[in-house]
Amino acid sequence: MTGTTYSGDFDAAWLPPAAFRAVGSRRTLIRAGDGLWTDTVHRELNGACERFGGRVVRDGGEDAELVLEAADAPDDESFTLERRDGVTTVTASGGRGLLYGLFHVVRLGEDAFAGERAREEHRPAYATRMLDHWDNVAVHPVMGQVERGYAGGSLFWADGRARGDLDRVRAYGRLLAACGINALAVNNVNVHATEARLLTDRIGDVAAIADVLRPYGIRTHLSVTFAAPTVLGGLPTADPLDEAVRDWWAEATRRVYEEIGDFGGYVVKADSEGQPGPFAYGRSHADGANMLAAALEPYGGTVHWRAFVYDHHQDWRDRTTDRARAAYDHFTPLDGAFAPNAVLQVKHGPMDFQVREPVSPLIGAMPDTRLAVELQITQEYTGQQRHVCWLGPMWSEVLRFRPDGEVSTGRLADGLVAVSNAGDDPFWTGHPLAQANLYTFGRLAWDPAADPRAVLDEWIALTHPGAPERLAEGLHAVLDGSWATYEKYTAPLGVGFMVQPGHHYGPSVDGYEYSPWGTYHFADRDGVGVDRSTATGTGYTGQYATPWAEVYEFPDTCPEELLLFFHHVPYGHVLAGGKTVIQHIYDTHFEGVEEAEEARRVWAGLADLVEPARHARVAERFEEQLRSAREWRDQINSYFLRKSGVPDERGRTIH
Ligand code: GCV
Repeated sequence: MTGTTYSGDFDAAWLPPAAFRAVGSRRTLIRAGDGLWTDTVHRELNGACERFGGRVVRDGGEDAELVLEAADAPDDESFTLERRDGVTTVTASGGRGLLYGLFHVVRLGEDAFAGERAREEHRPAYATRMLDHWDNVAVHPVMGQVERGYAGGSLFWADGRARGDLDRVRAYGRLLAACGINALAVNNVNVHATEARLLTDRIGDVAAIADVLRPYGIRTHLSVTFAAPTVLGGLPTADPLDEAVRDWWAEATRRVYEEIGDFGGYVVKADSEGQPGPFAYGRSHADGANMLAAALEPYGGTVHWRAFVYDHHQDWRDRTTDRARAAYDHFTPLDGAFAPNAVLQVKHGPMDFQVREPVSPLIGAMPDTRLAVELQITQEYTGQQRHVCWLGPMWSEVLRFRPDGEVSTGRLADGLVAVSNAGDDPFWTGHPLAQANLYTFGRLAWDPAADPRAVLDEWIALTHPGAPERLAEGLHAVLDGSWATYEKYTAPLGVGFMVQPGHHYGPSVDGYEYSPWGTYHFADRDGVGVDRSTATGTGYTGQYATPWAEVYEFPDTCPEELLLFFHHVPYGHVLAGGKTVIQHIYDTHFEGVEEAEEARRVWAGLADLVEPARHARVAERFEEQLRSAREWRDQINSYFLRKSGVPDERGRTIH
């Protein structure tokens, strides 16, 4: 049995004490001045040494096997690692780099102390590696404590108040530092009345969280309502060009920084799904964002302004409006108009975190604007942490995409943000295997070129120190293909949104078909899919640059997995492998369920290697996953059989 990782009320996840065995049994010298992050490193090592018999000193230490040294550039996150003559050395410019260097050595375990190692340089690709929590302070009547939260309550808030349980927040910060996350927004982007006050009279609650996260290199951010000057300040307007409004924000922001000196900044969802915004005053989103940027600028803060702006009161009869076009249409005319400390936060796909979407054409179309790409770790549309669905391969594809079709080097955008999947569940994420998603996000944000399977190896080794090969193989068998499996038994070929309205769990093929949300599949008796071509459709393909505009324009060149996202095709349309679309739908839905059954079988066979509570939790979730997957298979297949009248060529039962 490995991975005995419970510590008190919550799981140790990827930082169980045993993960520190290698560093904790060494003689370590820290050669760095005093500082918050150096102190964190020292504390971590002290704890590990007490457990495993090593020693850590801050000077002397001639016989050290591990040397951690830092100069005085506290904000630099990079570090180097080398091993020569029996000494492993981490060198950083400052304490933050030292912290990441320590966790890197922890990840390497005994390998960090074996043989010689040439000097390696480690530097994060994305300077901002941020989590957004969609946590409400007060329980929302529809969305609950955490909007789209599948891991219990909030880590920060309960029933209208700060939880005060900062031990758990501290443990969370530590986990996040260990996978490289360095920023966090503590409340939902849908800012309701109670949450709005976090900006003003309840800022102390935010400051308390910031104090606990700071030692782990995490800056705290806050979601604010654009209407704050009216709802909190009593002003008659929130017009971003009104002097009194601008003064109000300047003063509110000054007070925030009085409480939180290193406050990261604001996150804003404006003119989106009912949230207030600058359109009400005839102003642009650049006007809105720049007003907040101006308030934050004197203190080095940033406004993350979300680009999730679309018409959610669409008439389904109106074939000219295409929700996928919305962000590009709204924002590209504003390129170059945003302040340097305003970051446009763009969902990775043009719709809304479906299991398969193309990369948003906005990314790459605003060269004079700072962009952050937003991913969704919380599994709103990918099984809600009842289904196992490891999203590493999806994110890796997104992060390797290049708008100009070139080979993927460097970064896709300026920052990376993701909606957290963690809550007060003892396993943090509801489904214990969903921890791998949180870990993978952090690591890919640091190094988007990393092979996601190698990241999974790290997660497995850290979470289950000393695990036999059979456990690692089993976890790979369960996780590696789980996104592809989920895709197979849910909405086919990129068409998306065949979910039950509102909560978005489980199948409902026509659930959004005649709705105002702009999410359609247009299935009829002849075919299915959305014509987004420039020649005959909504023109969405024209939002891409070459080569993607041409690639997506034609069914023959469009990547198969996105076929129905871009094209309406007959059921008899033949795919590259020779199958028709309708047969592909039937086959993938049968296969998806079989793959989920196989994953459940593999998991059952790991019972002797996994803690009973963890094993039981996953096993229980597999029962629900299987029930739900069969429901998906049967509803999707029956729907398309009935629409098309085309029988399954293999004669399987379709209801
Ligand atoms: C926070 C989707 C979700 C909403 C979420 C929204 C957003 O529409 O269903 O719950 O709201 O995205 O990203 O703002």
